[in-house]
Amino acid sequence: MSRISIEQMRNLLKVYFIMGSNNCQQEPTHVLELALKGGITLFQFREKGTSAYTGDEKYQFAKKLQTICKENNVPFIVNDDVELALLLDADGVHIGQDDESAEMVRRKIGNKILGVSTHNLEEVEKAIAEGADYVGIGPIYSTTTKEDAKSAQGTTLIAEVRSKGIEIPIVGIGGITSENASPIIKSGADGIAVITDISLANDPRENASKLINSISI
Ligand code: 3NM
Repeated sequence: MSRISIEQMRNLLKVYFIMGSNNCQQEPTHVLELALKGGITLFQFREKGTSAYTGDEKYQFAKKLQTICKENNVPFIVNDDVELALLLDADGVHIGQDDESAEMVRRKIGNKILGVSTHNLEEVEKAIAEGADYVGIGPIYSTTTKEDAKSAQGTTLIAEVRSKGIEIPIVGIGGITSENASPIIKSGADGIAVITDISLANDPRENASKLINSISI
């Protein structure tokens, strides 16, 4: 299997749902099933925070969510935990700036999908040089979901990256809902990544489907 193409990556990033057990009030497997019915295009398992599962419980939980993704033909990405991604034979890994370098992770995961969170042009260029298939840019709007999130930066960096002719697939993240998603796509992103707008929705299926509609511009 070769590296994912830019076109395939762009399509997967459209509505990228990220979730761990801490992000849900309803049963997480149910939330994910509804999000998939609503049309999410990619899923990231992000099990973080004080009461997060660890060890075998984390593995079993991830496996359950991965099985649901497989049944729906939606790729399953693991946040940070490269060993878990390899153990599960996940479709990819997403890392931040504080994690192992993208170069090192690329060597470990071969041609699996590699995503990197970035917050300025230098980080975007470094991620590309080290083998990222896509970059996350955020926080676009203010968010309380990520404890150490930086302050909201709007769509400026996305526009800057595109103005330089850089073609890496981009997903915007941070405080995104169907009400505020469209400027992100207009500025040059390929998709939007959300946690709470789906994970805490009364109806995750409806919110996922509204997000899809909001980026069809
Ligand atoms: N990363 P919500 S913001 C996981 O800026 C994450 O890199 C961010 O959650 C970044 O959709 C963020 O609930 C949290 O705002 C996104």
